[in-house]
Amino acid sequence: PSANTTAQARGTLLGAALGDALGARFEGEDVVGGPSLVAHDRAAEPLRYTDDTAQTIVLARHLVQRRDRAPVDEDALATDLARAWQAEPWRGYGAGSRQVLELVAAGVPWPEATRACFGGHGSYGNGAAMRVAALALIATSLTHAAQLADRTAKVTHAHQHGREGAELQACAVFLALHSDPVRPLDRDHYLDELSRALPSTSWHGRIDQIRAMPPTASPSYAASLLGNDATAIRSVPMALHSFLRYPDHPAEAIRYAIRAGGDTDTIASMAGALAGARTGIHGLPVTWLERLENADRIRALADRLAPRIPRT
Ligand code: 8NA
Ligand code: MG
Ligand code: MG
Ligand code: MG
Repeated sequence: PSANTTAQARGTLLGAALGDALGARFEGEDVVGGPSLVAHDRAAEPLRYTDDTAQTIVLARHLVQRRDRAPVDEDALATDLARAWQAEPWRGYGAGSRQVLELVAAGVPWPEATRACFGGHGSYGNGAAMRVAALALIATSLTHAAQLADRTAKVTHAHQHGREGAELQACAVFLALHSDPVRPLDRDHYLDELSRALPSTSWHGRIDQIRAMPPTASPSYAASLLGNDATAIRSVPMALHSFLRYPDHPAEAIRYAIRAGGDTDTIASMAGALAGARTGIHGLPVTWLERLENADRIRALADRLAPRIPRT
């Protein structure tokens, strides 16, 4: 791998982990004030990540372990996720994911377990979208990124919106990764490509809302339009907007996402993956990386996946 692909793989996974770990302390708060964020930003204590990163690691490791075989094995992935939950149930899993993984751990096949969730509708939470970053590293096209995302999403999220949120985030990371870092990101072209990648109309309205957002929109104003909760349709768009606001400054994209409140760890994690994919690890603050829990393990996984980033 070139120095650049290694830097970008690291930026993708560590950007996701940093957003999660920085946002975790504010999860569920309506408004996150600048001063409390600044204090947290500059503190010296370790940055501990949550379920978002725990599951991102599971997916990255799954891809590494499968090497030359088909990259995603749904049954094995469901088991891997269930084991990670069993090993660290205190990471802060969503209620639906917890229920599914508990059933899978007890031997229930995932197609049945996922349908048992939310009165048979399946989850439309953002839990499948928040963990997809590594898929963008090995995807060979936008369509491939969406396919891989759907295959990994459905083992916990049966609802169409939960799955499509994962597709959108994986496609968005893929495009960020393959964007030309020397030129300013073409926001309209980026959103056009995403619209084309997502056949379902329920997401097109969201993408149009991102496009129409005034360049100076405050985080709370953006959240009032795009949402900031733990559902996929009301969080992936906010993460995308945060990235498009600061495509070349992962720390600013992460701070903006956190200041929007609500599902701060998850939205900041998705924004961090997007911006980190574009800038590479050099865009991430060293002071944050030094505080991040298990940063070495995450970096090592990125280094295993970097050679698989296709040349475009
Ligand atoms: P999930 O499946 O529980 O979905 C997240 C939430 O979305 C649910 O708890 C429901 O409120 C809502 N939801 C999803 N599907 C439906 C449905 N069919 N009908 C009605 N409501 C629905 O779990 P997940 O893994 O998708 O969620 C990921 C989130 O959980 C992330 O934010 C992650 O950080 C973690 N988490 C979230 C919170 C929070 O909600 N503030 C707190 C701790 C942890
Ligand atoms: Mg979390
Ligand atoms: Mg589909
Ligand atoms: Mg969350």
